[in-house]
Amino acid sequence: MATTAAQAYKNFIGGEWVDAASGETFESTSPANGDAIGVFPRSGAEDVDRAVAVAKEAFAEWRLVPAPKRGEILFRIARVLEGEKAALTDLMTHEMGKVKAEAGGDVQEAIDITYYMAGEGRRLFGQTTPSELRDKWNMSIRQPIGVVGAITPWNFPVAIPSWKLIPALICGNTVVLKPASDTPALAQRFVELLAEAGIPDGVVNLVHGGGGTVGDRLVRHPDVRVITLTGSRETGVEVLKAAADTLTHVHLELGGKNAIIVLDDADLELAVEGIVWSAFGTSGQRCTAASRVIVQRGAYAELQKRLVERVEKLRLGPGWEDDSDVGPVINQRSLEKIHSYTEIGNGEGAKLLTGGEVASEGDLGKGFFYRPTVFADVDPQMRIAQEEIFGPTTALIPVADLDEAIRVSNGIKYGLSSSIFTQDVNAAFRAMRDLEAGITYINAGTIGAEVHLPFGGTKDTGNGHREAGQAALDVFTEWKSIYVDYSGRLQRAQIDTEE
Ligand code: UN1
Repeated sequence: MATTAAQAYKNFIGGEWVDAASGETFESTSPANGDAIGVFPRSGAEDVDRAVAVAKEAFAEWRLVPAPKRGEILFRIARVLEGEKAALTDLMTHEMGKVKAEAGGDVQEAIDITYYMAGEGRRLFGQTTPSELRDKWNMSIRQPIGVVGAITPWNFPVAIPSWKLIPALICGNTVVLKPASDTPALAQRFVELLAEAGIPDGVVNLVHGGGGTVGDRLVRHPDVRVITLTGSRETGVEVLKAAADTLTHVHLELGGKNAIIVLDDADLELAVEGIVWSAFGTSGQRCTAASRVIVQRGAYAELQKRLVERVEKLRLGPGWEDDSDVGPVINQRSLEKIHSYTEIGNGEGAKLLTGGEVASEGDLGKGFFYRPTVFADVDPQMRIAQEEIFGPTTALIPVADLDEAIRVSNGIKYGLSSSIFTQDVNAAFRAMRDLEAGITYINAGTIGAEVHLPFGGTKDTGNGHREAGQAALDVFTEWKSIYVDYSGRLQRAQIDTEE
């Protein structure tokens, strides 16, 4: 197993690997079997303050490095990540638990965004536009904002830090990263590779520790100008409130309760594949996971039968074993929460078709494994159809037609991903228009976002921002409008417009 050397588990501040000021530590263990991954600094406000001070100082220089030059460093990062893909993938199967193919995909997503944003160094387009006055030049340019605080989750332990750091860096910002305390080794490895590829000291800083201490200080620090968070709705609301006093920009990417719609005319085999992948990939621990399947009544019985057959063939096991289809969930608390939703579903009168229990036979008992769970005859208002479970549980909801399907799909507080399986082009276009979500898939499940398109959601999934794609640039830059008057005389806008 490829982990970094034990002594390397430190904070990274101003180009130096350092312990928490308090000297306190916490441990990271594998969710698959409880093996120790390493010991990490349990940092506090003092550590954050040092990292922010260093990042603020580094900003003065980094913002002046020409964006194409920043891009060249990013191209190097992408190549370094490619070289380390196998090792990062292996570490991810151990520390986070996802299966090998998906762990490789997680790293690939980081490589992809890095190449994409590296190229952005030669674009970062602004606009030029005519002036209403003679002999006057108008343009707008993007400018970096300053120190960015990135608070990242454990479910995409390399991809999500990259979605936040890489665009922030190409735009000329400096960063303090607070990674999830369930996956600190992966964050550390990612930052080590950035440093190895030539990111200057102080431009990227890493502070390990808890949300209530490190995260909270980062959000409230007056010198942090942007907070970018992927996490739960509850955390998002807390962060927004905490950032209000300093008017810090906040980019939030929160929960989902995503649905796949299956119409009577759908290719059922394909729909079943899409459901299994979207509901049980990453053990359902994706914001984009399909935790609802809305099925038109003509296809309902057949779909149930085929889905259960397919789900019961899934093999649970540690991510590093080639034949594992579904890995563990992240920790004991999560396992308990997932199981509590099975009890809630049973109590609400939904029909449990398969799963619904902790899997503990053999070595599975050493980890946090939960059997892929499918509920049928779910009412759209039940809690299992409304609340984010973040585990391998999905709910089948029967409906009469497309209108009802869209109503049910939209009848939740979140709006991240959505999907429809149908052969009817008219139905597909109506779904594209009417599903209230940041992402809609046609004849594919709810997961599988690509890095050059905006990623994020409507309603309670966020606060109107998007990451990835060109949209990410809006999070990490501010527009400056520039007016150059070369007439040599006073020209008053809105007044001297007669000529
Ligand atoms: C997330 O779960 O927060 O589309 C990100 C997908 C992945 C990203 C998911 N590319 O599922």
